[in-house]
Amino acid sequence: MKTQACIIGAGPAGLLLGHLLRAEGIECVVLERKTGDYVLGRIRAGVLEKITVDLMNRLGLDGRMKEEGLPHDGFNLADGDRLIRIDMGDLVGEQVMVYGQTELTRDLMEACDERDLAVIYEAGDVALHDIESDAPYVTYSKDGSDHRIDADMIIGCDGFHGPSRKAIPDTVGKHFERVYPFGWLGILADVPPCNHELIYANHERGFALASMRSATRSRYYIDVPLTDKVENWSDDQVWDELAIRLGPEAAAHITRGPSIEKSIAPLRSYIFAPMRHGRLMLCGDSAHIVPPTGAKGLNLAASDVYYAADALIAFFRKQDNNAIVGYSDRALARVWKSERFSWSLTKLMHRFPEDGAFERAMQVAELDYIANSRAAQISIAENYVGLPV
Ligand code: FAS
Ligand code: PHB
Repeated sequence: MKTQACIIGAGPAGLLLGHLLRAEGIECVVLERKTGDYVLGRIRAGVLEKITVDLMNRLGLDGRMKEEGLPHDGFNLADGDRLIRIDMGDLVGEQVMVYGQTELTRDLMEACDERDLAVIYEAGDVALHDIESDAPYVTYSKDGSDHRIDADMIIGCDGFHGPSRKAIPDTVGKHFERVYPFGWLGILADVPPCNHELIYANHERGFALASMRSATRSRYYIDVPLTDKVENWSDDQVWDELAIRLGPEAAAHITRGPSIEKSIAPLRSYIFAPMRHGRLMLCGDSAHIVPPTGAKGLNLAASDVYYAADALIAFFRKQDNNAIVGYSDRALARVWKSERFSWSLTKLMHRFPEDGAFERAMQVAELDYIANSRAAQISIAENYVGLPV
């Protein structure tokens, strides 16, 4: 098979990019190793920045999001009993949209047929070849046969564990990483949220986050040691811990119920540069990972896709190779700033095992500064809603 763009990975990055290219009449094929149901079964992000909402609007695929999504003007930082509200609407005139990654991916997935975006699911053994030439190709296996796709460009949207980043020679790529000494145990339950806005809490027992998917479906997190296992936590134990860490006001409004999903995700900050080598471009988690504290992971994938689509449309429509060459620097400029914000909010809202009284005093001082400084709140607000693309 020959195509213009071969996209590896049918998560949000791969599907968003595929639709944007097809909308411009650019031929593309998406290769996904799992089934569509498996992809939808992964419970991940919940907060969308403007760039992500705007891309769904540009594609005309934001109908359900407009109906079911929850626009939020603010979120809260809890330090003990004190709740510090970051009023994004007032501070920077922007909102975020609370709409699950699962639902966004579903909207993109369900539009593939009508928009002639070819996605090959259960594509095994995907391998990239000749990315430094102007005739790269991808091989994969499916239903017992081996296949080859010749493409002008390959775009790796295959997440942290995919093959694309690893196709770039070690002599070219640089890795930057911090692994955190804790993970987040997340619980999803069909109960009303305890608050109409998100609450991030830094309690002496640890971090907690109260989030949601709708007025009837809640998403909560607590941080746990890396050695912990989800089977060590009954639903009741999670609800008890959340009630303590979120503080008495929130606890009084927590509705308990059976978990429909419960899992532990490790936390890391990771960047791979460059995000392009030869005819291979990387988007999303294939190139970078952020701790979910800043709600940036999915949204960085969206801004990467925005830049990548720009470059690919210029390349295929105007034979302009400069945009392809400039992609990595343009994407990384926003990635680094979002990595900084995610790292900074993680440092502020979590208790690190190696921290002592001084580090805790710095957290208290920083939260007190934020509580009393509009300038500090504006800085947090403009990062949380998403820096300009
Ligand atoms: P994805 O990982 O979503 O998609 C990559 C796709 O490539 C997958 O479908 C995978 O099956 C496929 N793939 C992998 N290897 C392949 C191969 N060899 N061949 C073909 N296909 C292959 N972000 C937030 O903003 N908030 C959160 O709360 C949050 N929670 C998270 C929890 C967890 C457990 C994880 C892992 C991530 C979380 N994230 C969160 C980040 C997450 O939302 C990602 O940023 C987002 O999924 C990025 O999208 P993609 O880059 O498309 O990568
Ligand atoms: C979520 O709802 O899953 C969520 C929200 C905000 C975050 C992380 C996760 O920072």
